[in-house]
Amino acid sequence: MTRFSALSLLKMGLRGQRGWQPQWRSPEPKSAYDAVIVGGGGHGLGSAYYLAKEHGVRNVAVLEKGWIGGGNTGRNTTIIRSNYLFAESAALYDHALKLWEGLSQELNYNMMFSQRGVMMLAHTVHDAQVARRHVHANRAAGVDNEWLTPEEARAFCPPLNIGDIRYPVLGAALQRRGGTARHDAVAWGYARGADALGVDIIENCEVTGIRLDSRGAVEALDTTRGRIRAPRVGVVAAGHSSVIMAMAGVALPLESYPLQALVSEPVKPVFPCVVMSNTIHAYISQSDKGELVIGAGTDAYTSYTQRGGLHIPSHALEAICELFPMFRRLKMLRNWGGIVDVSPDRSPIIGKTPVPGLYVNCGWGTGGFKATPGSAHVFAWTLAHDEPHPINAPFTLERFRDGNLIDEAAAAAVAH
Ligand code: FAD
Ligand code: PYC
Repeated sequence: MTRFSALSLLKMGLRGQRGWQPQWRSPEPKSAYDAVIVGGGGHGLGSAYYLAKEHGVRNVAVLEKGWIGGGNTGRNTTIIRSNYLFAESAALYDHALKLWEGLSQELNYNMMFSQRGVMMLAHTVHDAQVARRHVHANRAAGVDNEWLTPEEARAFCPPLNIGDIRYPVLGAALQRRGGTARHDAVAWGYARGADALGVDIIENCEVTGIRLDSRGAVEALDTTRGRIRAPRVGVVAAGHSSVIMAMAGVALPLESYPLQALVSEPVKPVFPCVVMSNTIHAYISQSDKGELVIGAGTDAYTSYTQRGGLHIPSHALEAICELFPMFRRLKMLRNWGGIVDVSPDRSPIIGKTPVPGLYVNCGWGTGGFKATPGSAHVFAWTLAHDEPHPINAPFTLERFRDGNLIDEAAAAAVAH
């Protein structure tokens, strides 16, 4: 990697940044690869990185229909936590959290990972009972989580209004190891790392068809940049997973919904942690730029448009203003949506499919950003070994046929 002194950086800035190298190449696609990943989000780029780094599979391409990180990786509110209910999920999300803790060093790329704590509010007696059950389940599985009284919650997050309001705060579950990271850096860091190991990252390359051989195994992909042969294909396309898998005749039990978020004008550091409320579909943190990053619930209808109804973020903002009255006069700068792929048990599908050579990593719904490194790590293993890593072994497509569901609706953070 090229290193610059502070003086040379200053000179380059004043001269118009001449001499800066792109962080990854933009190669023409080859006609064949040993493995192809469809989808250049964090999960797809990370999968390619670990395939090359840990399994020595370097003749790999990542095909992205737009620009890398332009999907949900670049649209999410970056909340990271591992406080899921079931042991299978705790193992998966905590594997990811442990990888987050070393990711900046692993990739030599600043992820701006900040373990500022994620606090989930309880507003009803039932909320409080469910949250306490979560705390106990997490601690039994070796995942940190603790119950706070309303006063302790306010001490942890001073702007929080625990007074006599429409959504009274009856307590909160706090995961101190949870926090946020810079979403773009995840895509860029994995892209640079994968590229350096020989992976071809091909943007503006949409997959339009999947070709099977006479045995019914994957043979090639049709793309807007020509046909590309590969014996192993991993589909990691979030909200568009069903569309791509249908090209190979595989039906996924997913529904795709818009999920919206918004940011405020930037203000000085005032908000020390992440606060979420499942009950009122609102969550909030402050970015390093100073903007408040606020998220809402899913829209009520399935859709592939990357925007949703205005009443959804309006509802979230009403609740935010009540819980944090000091934000009432803040102006909102931007609002956007992403398409999330929701599975029936709100857990992901990571593994093999009925088509030999075709693997899928999807169904992360509203909560896959936090899982990015762990998901990519176990998916790369699955592609390399043609069998699941022990951590993703329970997250099969077949569980919807066999009934071995991992029901994480209550942990999904955004009720849907
Ligand atoms: P993506 O980043 O979407 O990557 C998939 C890529 O596939 C896209 O770039 C897309 O262009 C590409 N693609 C699609 N079709 C094709 C094709 N035919 N050919 C080639 N490429 C194709 N999760 C959390 O953990 N915490 C949060 O706080 C959080 N907040 C969220 C807030 C919002 C508003 C949204 C929308 C999501 C949120 N999520 C959150 C969910 C999280 O963003 C996703 O689960 C995660 O980013 C998915 O990553 P990915 O790499 O699988 O998908
Ligand atoms: O999964 O933690 C989460 C989340 C927060 C906002 C959207 N998803």
